[in-house]
Formats: sequence, structure tokens, C-alpha cells
Amino acid sequence: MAEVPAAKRQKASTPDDSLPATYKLIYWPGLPGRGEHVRLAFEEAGVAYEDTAMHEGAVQQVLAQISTDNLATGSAPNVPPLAPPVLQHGDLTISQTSNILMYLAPQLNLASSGSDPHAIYRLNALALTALDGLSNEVHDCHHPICTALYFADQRTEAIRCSKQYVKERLPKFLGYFERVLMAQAARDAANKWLYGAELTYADLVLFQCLNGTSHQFPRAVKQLRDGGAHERLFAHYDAVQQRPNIAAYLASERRQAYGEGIYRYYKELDVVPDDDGEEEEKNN
Ligand SMILES: N[C@@H](CCC(=O)N[C@@H](CS)C(=O)NCC(=O)O)C(=O)O
Repeated sequence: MAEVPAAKRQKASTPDDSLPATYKLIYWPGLPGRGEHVRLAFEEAGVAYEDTAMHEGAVQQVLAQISTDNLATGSAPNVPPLAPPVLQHGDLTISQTSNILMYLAPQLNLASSGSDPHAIYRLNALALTALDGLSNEVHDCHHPICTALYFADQRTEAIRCSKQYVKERLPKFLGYFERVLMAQAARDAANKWLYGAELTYADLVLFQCLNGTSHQFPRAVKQLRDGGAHERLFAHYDAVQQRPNIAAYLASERRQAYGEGIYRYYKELDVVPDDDGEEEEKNN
């Protein structure tokens, strides 16, 4: 199991002293997956957390939550999760990545500290948008027909889907976040993050989504980066990556390699829009 560095063994600073200090992330072992968004929040905040993926019996921990035999987990008000990531904090058991992040962000000082009473919903919209276009859709590129089928059974469709994705969808989502960053900076030059002058969990989600998308589509992301139309977005990506706690985490053994998860590298899916020429000619 990876050691928790001493700096991270501190008590979580929460706005509510009645909350327990121990956060428990329950997620599959062996790949970053959606659990990574939760890890990055803890890592950036420097707050201790238990990560079941790093322990013996990690799979059983997940199954204990999602098994169909498991009629309910935790205390009575909790509903059983369908899928990980799952967060346990005291008597609370919650699932759904963006839901977990909404819960954690104020406690980890990763929600906007400004005066906007609706900030958390704006941040949630940004996080969900990144998860839609740069996580769920990227996953669907290698499993366009059905998650329950093997990649080999939908390879042709996956290639077709990937070509469309890098041509239409990837630039659309990157362009959207470029616009968000541009609008922030236009309001105030100090606003270098997605929502204001302070980093929030939405910035971490976008970073992780773009990191994973780059793993699956390295050529397409490089082409967009080199194209220069998303300078703010890629500067934002670099800025998140260089934050001391994030950089230390990424270099640590706690950061797992991408494998057979959401983001997968298949050479035949590593396409750029120009690759479409041949197919378009055939269709004309
Ligand atoms: N929308 C959910 C998706 C959860 C999800 O699909 N989890 C994956 C791992 S990243 C899983 O184990 N799914 C099992 C399944 O869908 O049967 C979230 O964001 O948490």
C-alpha cells in the first residue's frame, strides 16, 4: 500500500467541527478512473483520506457497496450505490463523482470563497460539462455500442466514433472551456481559474479529464494544442499540473497508470480529423 506522506496525515479542516476527520474513498484498484477526481481534491487540499484501492481486498470493498445482495449500506438514510466512486464520511455514504465533489469541496476549501451564494451550482455545471464531454464521451469512443461488450466486438464502430469525436466533439468541449476562461479573465485579470481568482474543484476535474483524454487521443490533443486556438485552456492545464501538491501527487506512486478504464490507448483510435479524408472520399 502506498504510504500517506506525513504532510497529509493532518486532520481535515472542516467548517463543521462535528464532522469526523476520516474520509474514505472506495474505488476499484489498478486504474485512476472516476475515483481520481476525488483523490485530486484531497491531494490538492493536503487532507488525509483513506483510499481503499491502495489496500488488500480493494475489490471486495467495492463489491460490498454495489453488490446486488447489498440491500442497503451504512446507516438507514443512505441509499446503496450502484457504482463507485463511493465516499464514506462518518455515517454518510454517497456516490456519483460530481455529488461527492460538491459535498467535499466546501470542506476542502475547493469551492469558491467569494460572495456568490450559487457558486457551488456553477462549479457543478463546469465539472459535469467536463465529465460529459471529456470523460463519458471519451469512454464511449472505445465502447460506442455497449459497455457490456468487449472492445474487439465494436472496434469498427469505435474507430468511426473516435474520428467523429476528435473532429466535432473534442474541439467543441475544449472551445467551451477556452470561452469560460476568456470570460473570467475579461471580468477581472486576476481570474485565472474557471471560476474566479482561486482554484476550485472544477479546475481539478477539467485537468484530470484533459489528462485522460490526452492519454486516449494524444495526436488529436497535441494537434489542438499546437493549433493555438486554446491557449488559455492549455495554460490552465499546465498551471494545475504545476501546483505543488498536484505535482507531488502525480510524481508519487499513488498516481496510477491508465489501464482498462475510462481512458484507454488503442493505436487505431489515436486519430486526428485529417485522417477522415479517405473515408469522406468514399462516402461522396
Ligand atoms: N455517473 C457515475 C458513473 C459511475 C461509474 O460508471 N463507475 C464505474 C467505474 S468509473 C463503474 O464501476 N461502473 C459499474 C457499472 O456501471 O456497472 C459517476 O460519475 O460516479
